[in-house]
Amino acid sequence: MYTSLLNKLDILEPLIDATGNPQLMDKAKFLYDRISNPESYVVFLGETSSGKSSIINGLIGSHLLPVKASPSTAAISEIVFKHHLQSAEYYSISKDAKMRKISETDFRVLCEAPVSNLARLRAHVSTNIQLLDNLRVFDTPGYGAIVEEHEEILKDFIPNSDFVIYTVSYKVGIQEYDYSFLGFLKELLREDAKIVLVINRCPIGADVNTNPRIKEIRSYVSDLLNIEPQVFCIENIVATDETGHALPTCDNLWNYIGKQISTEERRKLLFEAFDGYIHDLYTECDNVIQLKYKEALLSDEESRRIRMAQREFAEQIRLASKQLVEPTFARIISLLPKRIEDTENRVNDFIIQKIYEANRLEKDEMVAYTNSHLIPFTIKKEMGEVITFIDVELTDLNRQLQDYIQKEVVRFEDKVEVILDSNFDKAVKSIAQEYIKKMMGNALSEYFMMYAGAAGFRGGAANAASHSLKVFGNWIGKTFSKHTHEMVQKIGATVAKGAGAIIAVVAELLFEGYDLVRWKSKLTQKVQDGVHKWKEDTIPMILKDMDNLMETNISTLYLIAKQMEDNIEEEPTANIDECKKNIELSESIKKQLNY
Ligand SMILES: Nc1nc2c(ncn2[C@@H]2O[C@H](COP(=O)(O)OP(=O)(O)O)[C@@H](O)[C@H]2O)c(=O)[nH]1
Ligand SMILES: [Mg+2]
Repeated sequence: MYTSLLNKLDILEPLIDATGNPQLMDKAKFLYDRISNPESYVVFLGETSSGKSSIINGLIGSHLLPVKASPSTAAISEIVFKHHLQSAEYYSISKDAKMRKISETDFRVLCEAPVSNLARLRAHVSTNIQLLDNLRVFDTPGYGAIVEEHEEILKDFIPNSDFVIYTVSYKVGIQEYDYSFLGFLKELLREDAKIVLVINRCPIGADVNTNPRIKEIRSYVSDLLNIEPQVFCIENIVATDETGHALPTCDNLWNYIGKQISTEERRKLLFEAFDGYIHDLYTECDNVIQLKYKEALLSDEESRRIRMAQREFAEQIRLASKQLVEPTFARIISLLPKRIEDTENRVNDFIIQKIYEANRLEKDEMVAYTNSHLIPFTIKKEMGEVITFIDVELTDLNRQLQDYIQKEVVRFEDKVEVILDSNFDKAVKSIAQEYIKKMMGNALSEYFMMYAGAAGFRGGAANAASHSLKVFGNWIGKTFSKHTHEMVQKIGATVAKGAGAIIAVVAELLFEGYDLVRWKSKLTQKVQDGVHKWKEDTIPMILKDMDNLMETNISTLYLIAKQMEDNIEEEPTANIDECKKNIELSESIKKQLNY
């Protein structure tokens, strides 16, 4: 499909070999595989029992995924559809990213009872629909389990998916959790991703455009998402085999997905992204080769002193965690509980006032209105301030980190300048920049392997970076703000989920019975109980999120430091002639690739 890109990689191959750098070789192989098998991600979301697993089983054509797994323990499973695969293959992927081939029986057992270090399960199954070749479908547990136990769905899968299929059961309709989930789903998604609404178990012959129930679900979803999603209805078929579970078919849905993933527009997008990555790869190889040449020109004493400067650079970078990261998080963490407590009061005041303003006779309407609107709306609004506080503090920290690192880069460059004999010409003196570029290329490679495995393509970073050292600072800033952004969104999810807990408390009222005289005070009491419980549950969750983000920031700093020190381990190549030959090779490949 992308033959011209594979040709480019072939042209690049001798240069990659010449670098002798295993990381670049891995990257090239990874890229080759990705280009030969471009994949699309589809993530199924929706409340437990809305039929996600059943619908995927319907496409597989067998009862592979369990349809009654208890939602909080179930594993995430990933089904990769291959056009006319000989026989299905099963894998387990552990939390340290090791993939292991397993038997079908083990797959089924692990689906229902995952072991603790299991990250997810993967099955490669055959499809006879060619357009679905390499489609990767993720089955997920219910919303509650996602927020509590499967952070990777929020952080990695949703942001990288091409399609989200949101399933709702016709009979059950939109529930509190759907409300919370849909409320922030759009923020997590990439701009070009599509949301598809699937209404499962519809009455036979129900019309998508006229059936009132379907219209209701549809308008609810479009209100919450602010978009008109594509809607598909699946008829409620009866189970005919001994398992007692139906295998719903949904040709319309899969045809739609198949067509969408093979549009010309999407093909172009992928092509450009892959092309950008290949350009990056060339640039990284060239950096390594230029650096080797310059190192070969150094005297032993000069290279010893440069190594020392590199070590000092790495040490300074690590110090930033003690000097900047830890104090900032300590401050946020000490202020947060009080701020969330203030929120509790404001939420109560607002809702109680609304309850007292209501007409005495509107008790049932008011309970429903409190649940469907007042609680989620008020929590979101009032917590908005807390989230903004976190966001502002962290954005400030990111800026400080960026400045700090940029200063260290400049200091390192100055040191190298002093070390080098004044006989060296300017080109050779740029060796400090070469070190930084190579270090950055390595760090970016790691990110590439982590995130480009998904469909979220954004090529060209390393390539742009090689032109100016300033970009290095920008890249650091971007990396930190990406983590911050993800965490702030995750907190949004935590807060929204908490709102579901209050709703549950208020809903108890419906079963307890309440009279016309005292309903306002009873409802008020329930709201207060619910909001209090929400606060008690939410504070530790947000503090844990903060802890995680601090760890991520520190490990990013350590990654940068380590990349700088890794350069030290390599002995400079003594053979200047070979280095020169490699530079010529790089020049000629650059011409061939038109860079
Ligand atoms: N009869 C019938 N049952 C269905 C259909 N879709 C789902 N179910 C049943 O609904 C229950 C929950 O389905 P499941 O796929 O586990 O939902 P999930 O929790 O969203 O993955 C199971 O008992 C299924 O057999 C359908 O189209 N027809
Ligand atoms: Mg399921």
